[in-house]
Amino acid sequence: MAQVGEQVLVRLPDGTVRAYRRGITLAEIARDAGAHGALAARLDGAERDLATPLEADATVEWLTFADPAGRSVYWHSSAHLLAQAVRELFPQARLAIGPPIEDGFYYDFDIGRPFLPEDLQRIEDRMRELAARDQPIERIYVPRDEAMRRFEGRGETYKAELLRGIPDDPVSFYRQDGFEDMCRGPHLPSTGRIKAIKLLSTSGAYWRGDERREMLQRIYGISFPSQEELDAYLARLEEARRRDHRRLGRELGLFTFAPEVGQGLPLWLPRGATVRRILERYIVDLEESLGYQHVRTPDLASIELYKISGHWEHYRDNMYPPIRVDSEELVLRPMNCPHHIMVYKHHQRSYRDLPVRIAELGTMYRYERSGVLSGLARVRAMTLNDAHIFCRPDQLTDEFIGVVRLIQRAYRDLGLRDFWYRLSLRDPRDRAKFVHNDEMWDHAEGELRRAMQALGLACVEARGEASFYGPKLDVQVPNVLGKDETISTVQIDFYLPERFGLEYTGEDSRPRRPVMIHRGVLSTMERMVAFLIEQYAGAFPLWLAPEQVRVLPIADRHLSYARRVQETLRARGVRAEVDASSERTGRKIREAEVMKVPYMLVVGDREAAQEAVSVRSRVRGDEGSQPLAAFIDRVTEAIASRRHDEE
Ligand code: TSB
Ligand code: ZN
Repeated sequence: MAQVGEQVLVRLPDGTVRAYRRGITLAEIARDAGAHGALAARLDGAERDLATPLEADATVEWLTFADPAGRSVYWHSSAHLLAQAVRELFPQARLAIGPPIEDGFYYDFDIGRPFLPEDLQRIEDRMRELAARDQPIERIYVPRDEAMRRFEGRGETYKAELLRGIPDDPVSFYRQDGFEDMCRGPHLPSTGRIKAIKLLSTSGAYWRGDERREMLQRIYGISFPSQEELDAYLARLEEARRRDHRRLGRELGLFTFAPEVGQGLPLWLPRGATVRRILERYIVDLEESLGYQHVRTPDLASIELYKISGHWEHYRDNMYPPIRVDSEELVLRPMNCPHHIMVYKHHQRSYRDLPVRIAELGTMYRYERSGVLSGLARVRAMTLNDAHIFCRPDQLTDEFIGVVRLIQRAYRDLGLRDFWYRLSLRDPRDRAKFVHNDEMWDHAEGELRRAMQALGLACVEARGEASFYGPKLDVQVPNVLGKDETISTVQIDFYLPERFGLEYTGEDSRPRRPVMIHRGVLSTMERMVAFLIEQYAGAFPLWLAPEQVRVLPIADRHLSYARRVQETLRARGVRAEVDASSERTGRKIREAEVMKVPYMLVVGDREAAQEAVSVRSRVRGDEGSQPLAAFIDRVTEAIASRRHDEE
């Protein structure tokens, strides 16, 4: 764009180009362009305050609360407001850092004691007062040694340390209402933009995340442009708490963790192990009916195996260090593929044998940073419903489609309806993460797109999300917080067959190279169970419920009949328990409800005499007395059909 005299030409987000006088601010342009929601802007790609004057032609994009970058600015300014309020109420507090996070913001303070709930309330009130004063937020520049003098003079040791770590001179600060904080911004134009504020929690946090350094006090908060948005967010948060699989896992006795065992290493309790076993049986049976061959291979392997596969080069950050025994170096496997490849290589394969589908409930170990561990959803020891399909190039599309159909079938049976497809491609610039061979990637990505077209499924492309060895289709499922997680994955791989020199004998008796598909349908048992707990808020569908029926004898004299009912149910494959406690019936019913047992059978004199049961369903309530045999027929039929409407 050419410059015309004292004018600058500005390309706006709608593609139009307007001329303005040189020196006009972004705020004025926003007003002129009717961009009322603008909180900050991107000027030729760089984020800037709205107060920034324009000295040259530029392309402008607005950052609003609707986009993640805009929200970051909003929450960053909210963090400053929090620091200002704390500084006013606790003048002795020393400030550390206060960034925006994915949902809201936090700020770390050194005040020598934890914040109390009443402190939080006062701070929040003060933030609201400060926001109501609607003070401008201005960027100022301070010479470096002047800034250092100020920090040291006020005992702001953390800020001084931060400053020592950056080369800037002068240093950028943001000032509002007399409060200043060293910061590169950008920020909102004024504090009044922050309309609805909630401080959510406090916790201890080590300075710089280093446990040898000072323990600081962190305050988490969230803010929105309107009270309605804040209320909706808090309601969502409450619902997420209600469904949180970590809390339900504890209350329903499904799984636990112990510091003596280690972080991210789950202990499946009997009820959780039951849910897992039902899922495992379900998927193994289904896979066998579709021509998968299940194998068992060890959780360890020689590091040489992972050097051949490329994991050691590209995936080492997620692997545990080698264990030396005798003359071998062993690693805990982070993936099962190399073992399955060795199974493929066990004997010569011919074109007629393909596709070979090798499956395993394969246990694997990944080093995940402690900060990202989350209940069962992200762990360090996990069992994947894994398979590797070895096929001829001409079979690739059909095999891929077969896997997607299997995923769809499993989701139907599990009642998962809310999911979307993500095409995870490589980022060609990231040479460390992805093996380099442009031709191979283009080919694999092309095959993947073709298969998706053949299926007629819509998908979203994501650069940089591929595996190091190839592109993949990921099935993304939103969790209770609305963030999505990968459950199923189907990956096309031309790389590992090459690395391992895989072959089959072609029709012409010449050696040919197979293609590999890596696929997980139910994901890891850990992640799937975490997900199902949240999806059903702990009330598993009948076929998955760890305890399907609980028999409640009214008095001790009905115990022997209750036991007989239990045995009859168990003999028919129904998971039944008896509440043999001396509690009153009402109490027993409530306890069964808390444990979300689908059916309660109350038995007293009449039931014992008539070989009957009084049925209470988890959702429909009292259903009256029925012959035991009729109830068993009904419940076994509902279990076998995996119906979700059995209730
Ligand atoms: C599908 N080699 C392939 C396999 O053949 C593989 O391992 N792919 S993966 O790396 O994408 O992992 C498969 C699935 O495991 C992921 O899609 C995800 O659902 C699940 N998963 C990955 N990491 C974790 C973790 N830390 N905790 C729980 N589940 C995980
Ligand atoms: Zn694999």
